[in-house]
Amino acid sequence: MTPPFRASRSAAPASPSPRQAAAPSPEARAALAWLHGARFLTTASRLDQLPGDELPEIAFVGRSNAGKSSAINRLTQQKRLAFASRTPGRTQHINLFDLGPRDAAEARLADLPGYGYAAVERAAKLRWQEVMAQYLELRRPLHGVVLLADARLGLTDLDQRLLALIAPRVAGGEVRLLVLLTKADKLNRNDAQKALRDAGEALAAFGGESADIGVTTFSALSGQGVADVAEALRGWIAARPPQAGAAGAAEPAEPSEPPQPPEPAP
Ligand SMILES: Nc1nc2c(ncn2[C@@H]2O[C@H](COP(=O)(O)OP(=O)(O)OP(=O)(O)O)[C@@H](O)[C@H]2O)c(=O)[nH]1
Ligand SMILES: [Mg+2]
Repeated sequence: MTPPFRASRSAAPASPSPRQAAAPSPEARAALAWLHGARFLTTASRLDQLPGDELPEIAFVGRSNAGKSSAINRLTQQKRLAFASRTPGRTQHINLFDLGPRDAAEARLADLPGYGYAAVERAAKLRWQEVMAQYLELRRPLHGVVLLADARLGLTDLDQRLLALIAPRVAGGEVRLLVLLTKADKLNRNDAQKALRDAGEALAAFGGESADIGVTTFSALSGQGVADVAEALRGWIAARPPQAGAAGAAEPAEPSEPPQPPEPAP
């Protein structure tokens, strides 16, 4: 089933607060139950520390403080699964969480470090940008990207640079993209609508025949968008064709050129 905010191939924005008052559909309830079963798998500071199987990964990316860890906690209904903090730059590794039956995980969530936080030491920042760029450009199991942006700021230059990194994989349909305009509890209805419109326009450039791009407002605080996002993520995984053997090397090939990740904010 297609959630109401699905931007399909044109990245047209949906109206804010879909289904706020309504009870979640059976599909959304099933998707939420699936996410509630998330459990920590591992943490990695380099790509070669990530699992070598082919389970599809859904990566949460965005500026530091955008609300990635809070979104994961809300979606999985676990207060401290992903650490959330008032201190920007808190998440400093790729943290992976398994989804699906305990004895047969079927997908993973990946909480990635945020970018754009000026106070992180420069060398660490550069190293992280490179790890993140390699992950997004080369990690084979990467199945979908959830890009979080503060709804009051919209898609910033740094977000646009990240989008440019994944654009080829999104355009080819290999990686799905869902943009969450977060902290929507801080916006009134008009401002939320404008934020959706602006983001939809910015995303239109990344469309293409095979692209699966969506955008919606979201609040980890109020729960706005949670059921729809759960359904979208579940849909990404459920729609996968059966895999021929889950095992296999997932090591990324060496990049032919150094990737160009988002730069540190001034
Ligand atoms: N009002 C409001 N605040 C939120 C929401 N989501 C997150 N926050 C707050 O924003 C701050 C940052 O949230 P995190 O989830 O730690 O952000 P992050 O993107 O994981 O940050 P890094 O790990 O530094 O990249 C915390 O103080 C959260 O409580 C939301 O939906 N509404
Ligand atoms: Mg975090």
